[in-house]
Amino acid sequence: MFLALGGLLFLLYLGFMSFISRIPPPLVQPTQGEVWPKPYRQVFLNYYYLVKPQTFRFRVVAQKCELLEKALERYLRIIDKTKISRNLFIKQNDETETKIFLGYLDTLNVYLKEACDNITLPPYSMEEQYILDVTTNKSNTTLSAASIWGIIRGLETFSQLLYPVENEMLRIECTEVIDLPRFPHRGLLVDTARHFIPMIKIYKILDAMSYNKLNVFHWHITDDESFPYQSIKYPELSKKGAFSRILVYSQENVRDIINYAAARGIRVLVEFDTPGHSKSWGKAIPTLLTQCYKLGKLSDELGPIDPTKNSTYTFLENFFEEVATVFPEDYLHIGADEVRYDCWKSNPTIQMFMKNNKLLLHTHLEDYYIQKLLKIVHSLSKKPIVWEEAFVDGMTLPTSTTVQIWKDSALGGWRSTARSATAAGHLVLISACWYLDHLTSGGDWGKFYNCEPLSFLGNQLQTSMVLGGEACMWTEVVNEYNIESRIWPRASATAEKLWSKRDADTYRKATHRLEEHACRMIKRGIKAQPPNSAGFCI
Ligand code: CP6
Repeated sequence: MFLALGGLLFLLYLGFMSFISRIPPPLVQPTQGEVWPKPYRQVFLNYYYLVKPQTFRFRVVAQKCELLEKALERYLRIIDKTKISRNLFIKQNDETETKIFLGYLDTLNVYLKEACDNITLPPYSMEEQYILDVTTNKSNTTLSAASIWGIIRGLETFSQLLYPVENEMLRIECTEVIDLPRFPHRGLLVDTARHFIPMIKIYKILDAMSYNKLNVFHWHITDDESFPYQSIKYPELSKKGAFSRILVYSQENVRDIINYAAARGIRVLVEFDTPGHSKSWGKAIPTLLTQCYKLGKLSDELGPIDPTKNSTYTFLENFFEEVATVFPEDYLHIGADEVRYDCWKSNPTIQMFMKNNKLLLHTHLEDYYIQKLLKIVHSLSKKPIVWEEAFVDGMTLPTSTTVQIWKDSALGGWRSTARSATAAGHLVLISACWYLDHLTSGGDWGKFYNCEPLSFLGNQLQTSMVLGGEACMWTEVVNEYNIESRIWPRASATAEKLWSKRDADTYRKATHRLEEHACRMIKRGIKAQPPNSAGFCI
């Protein structure tokens, strides 16, 4: 009896110790030819093919268009990069080989059902499901999808199934994949205002996003520190507000990014953050910002946008009218986070305005601003997204506004905000558990992976209002030299939480797949950091 109890306690102790220290295996063995993020359904068959990258080709059997041609070209190049050209000997373990060799696969049929000639940009409701059938009947090996976006996702999966073996050859297991995303909005925020991120790095980030089936590039393009967007109507904004004349995104650059992203099934969601986080706007247009007072005297400091002036709204109307045409995306992110009230409080003209308009609290003043801005956004036929403060701080937010949740500190954490925002009728985006600038020692992707976006208290209607989420790459401590390794492969953990079904895999099992995925990204030219504490790539 005592012995049994002692034994039980000992087992509990062991379990507890391995939980708190989470001792990793000394070397994480990578998987071979497994897919990240995990598909909705995948069945492996007991057969395999070899593929010679030099002679492999796609056969378009139904609709074709430029988007498709471009995608096929990209994936032929990626497949070619997958082979091992270095002189490394990989031993195929013949004794444990139980699968049957079916010969060489030289063609994948690509069956796109819907015409795509007139499609240039992925819409909010892009259809991403696909079926990939690598059958034992070679000539029936087919990728099929209704839409071009599904084909693009399926090509990514196909390329991941191919893994290198000897003699610059690839191997693929016969398998059936049925796949579709769990959430429609799977984003990555990149802040290009704290540090300027050059075009080539943004292209790299978009490449890697497509390797992870992420579909929204949230471009936090301006902030207090700089204004790198080169406006047509207000060129002085970047002339004075950018770090330098060359550290800007021209109209051509913006178009290139939108098209590059579109070719990979990625929407470009721009954020112009106001009324806070907008000091850089004041370099060109100082009258746009609030003049702060110190000890009752006018200081030379400028604060948030001045919500009391008519000229503010004339400017915003003109500026956002341009933004709405430059960025074709349905959604527009207007920020509204972290508005500091001290400057508003210090300014007597603002105090007077509040009194005259019966605005009792500074949140009411912010509310006044947000209402006017939302009206502008609606008049431009855009759907607004705001950071959670615009909801949490008691503004009268119309339910047509999507709320992005980023704080985990408030009482009850992000889950309580998700619960109340969805109860109030808002669509929401979750970002609170996916801060890429917050580092913890070692392979900390597990923290990202253990965040379940629907783990808040809410009924079915409420959970259906979660559009998805975003991993956030704020760049206060990141520049063009470390951004890639800071994002990848940690954002891959977020990508899988947003694409794959709930509890699609455990942390422990996903470890091996992520090890392979990180190596795969590295081979494709992405400077991913190691996901786990020991490992190697071939
Ligand atoms: N910049 C802007 C930031 C942050 C936000 N907005 C931010 C603040 C604190 C944390 C993470 C991000 N750097 N414009 C808030 C959305 Cl912990």
